[in-house]
Amino acid sequence: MEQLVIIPTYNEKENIVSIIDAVFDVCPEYHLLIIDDNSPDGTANLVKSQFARYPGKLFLEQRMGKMGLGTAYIHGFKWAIERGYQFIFEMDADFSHNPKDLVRLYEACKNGAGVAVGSRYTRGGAVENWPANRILLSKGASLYTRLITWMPVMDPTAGFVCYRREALEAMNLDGINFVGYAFQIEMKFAAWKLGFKIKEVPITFVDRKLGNSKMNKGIIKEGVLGVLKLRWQSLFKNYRKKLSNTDYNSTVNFQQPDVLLEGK
Ligand SMILES: Nc1nc2c(ncn2[C@@H]2O[C@H](COP(=O)(O)OP(=O)(O)OP(=O)(O)O)[C@@H](O)[C@H]2O)c(=O)[nH]1
Ligand SMILES: [Mg+2]
Repeated sequence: MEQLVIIPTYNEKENIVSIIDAVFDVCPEYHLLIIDDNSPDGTANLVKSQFARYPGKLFLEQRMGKMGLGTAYIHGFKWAIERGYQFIFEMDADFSHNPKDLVRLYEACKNGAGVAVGSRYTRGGAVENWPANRILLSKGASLYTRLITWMPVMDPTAGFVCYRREALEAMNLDGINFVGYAFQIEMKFAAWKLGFKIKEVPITFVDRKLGNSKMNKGIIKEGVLGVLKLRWQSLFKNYRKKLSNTDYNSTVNFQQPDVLLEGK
């Protein structure tokens, strides 16, 4: 019980069974948690239909309604921390992220990164089948984020990520504000501010073939304003989780030298 892959879903009936199979095909020893927001297309029932095939390894959390990708992941991170997983992954259900890359992300974290990012825009990374306007938007968002925050990450909106438990544990997850692309930026920003090493692993991102996109104007607006807000808040906001007396007795170890950046 070391690695947990979290996949949030909203109306992914065309993809869900095959993505579950694909993850366990490549990584039979990993565990997989699906967080479904009461998808009207019955995605959750399809997940349940697979429980018998993957006993003790496939889990489902059902929420009342569509509450956004960011809060789904926060729910999943807390679930993972409570159960003691060491390496926690974010991944989409629509095959934009190739499950074969999970192992490379894991190795990057195992070798010292606090966060491993499946990166489209680092050397060796690529995007397949996206229309030009979508690539422009995504690259523009990356450049904009780097200019405003100075965070040294080429693909800050990436949603294919592996976190070491220590990174998530150190963060005040209730203080993460955003839900869309800005959520992805904020998580990396928080990890960076807390001094964790962020390693970009090149991946090829493929546009979804089945099902519908959940991308919308609200998500873009949140990104544009959100990055400015992040920069402003970083002047006084502390992303570190406050420890209560009981937490000192738990497994939190802020002195892990291999996941801290030198000098931070
Ligand atoms: N639980 C939950 N999952 C969501 C929500 N919004 C999106 N998702 C899931 O999050 C993942 C990423 O969403 P996508 O629609 O693929 O977003 P995208 O990759 O930016 O856009 P496209 O690839 O163009 O569809 C998918 O697995 C979605 O099903 C939500 O509100 N709640
Ligand atoms: Mg997608």
